[in-house]
Amino acid sequence: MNQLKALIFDVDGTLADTERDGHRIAFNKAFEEAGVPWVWDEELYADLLRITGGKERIRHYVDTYLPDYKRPGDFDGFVAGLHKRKNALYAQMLETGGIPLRPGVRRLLEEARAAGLRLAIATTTSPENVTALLNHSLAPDGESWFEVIGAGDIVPAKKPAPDIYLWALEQLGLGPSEALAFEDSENGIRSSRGAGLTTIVTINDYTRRHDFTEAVLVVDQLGEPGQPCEVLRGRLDGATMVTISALKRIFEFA
Ligand code: XBP
Ligand code: MG
Repeated sequence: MNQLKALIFDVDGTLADTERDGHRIAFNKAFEEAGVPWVWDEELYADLLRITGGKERIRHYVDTYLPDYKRPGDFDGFVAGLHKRKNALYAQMLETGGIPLRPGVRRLLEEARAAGLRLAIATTTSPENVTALLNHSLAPDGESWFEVIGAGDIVPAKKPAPDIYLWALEQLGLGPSEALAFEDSENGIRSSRGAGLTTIVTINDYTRRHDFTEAVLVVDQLGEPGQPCEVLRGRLDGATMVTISALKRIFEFA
């Protein structure tokens, strides 16, 4: 029987609600500073989230929504500049404690460490954004809780391609039958399942209608004492929180 050795976490939307109240706001500020009249409201952003990666998302926006936009000569450089500034503004928001972790995230990470499970990250966002979130919203040494951090452009193909999860597994020296993935979106689960990983999903407002039929467990959040999670797919056998013992049970039967 396979033994659970590691947990691999997505970041945006899974560890924290960083999209609507973080990246989106920072994108808008960067646009304003650059003098472009682009405003991504919550509804538009839901659509734009189908494209993973901030630079890719800006390019998709221009291609799809602004057919008459006159691109500057160095359009790639312009997009890269906007994205860099967006990330600086996003980091500032994290530094001021602007974005808390989702319910149950800290609890589960602490439990995992106490149980000797290895921790990793597999995300589309940049390594700097991951470090800022972990060190400001988790703990001052939050980054060091994770043995492997797979982020951003480290692989050529972003989610929904499986590359970032395959990269994280390779770094851990594990096969897909030795780890669990945590995701919040359809692009995310396509990536984790593409790498062969059994996947737990915590939905959020942007992703509740996504297709999660490939998930072994779908919950609204991981649960805290006094804040039970709601099971939307799969079984927690009466448990009110996603705990390490519940995960081990799910893993055994997956
Ligand atoms: C989510 C993404 C990212 C963020 C923005 O990644 O698609 O692009 O929206 O981050 P995940 P960047 O859920 O895999 O963490 O601008 O740095 O790409
Ligand atoms: Mg995500």
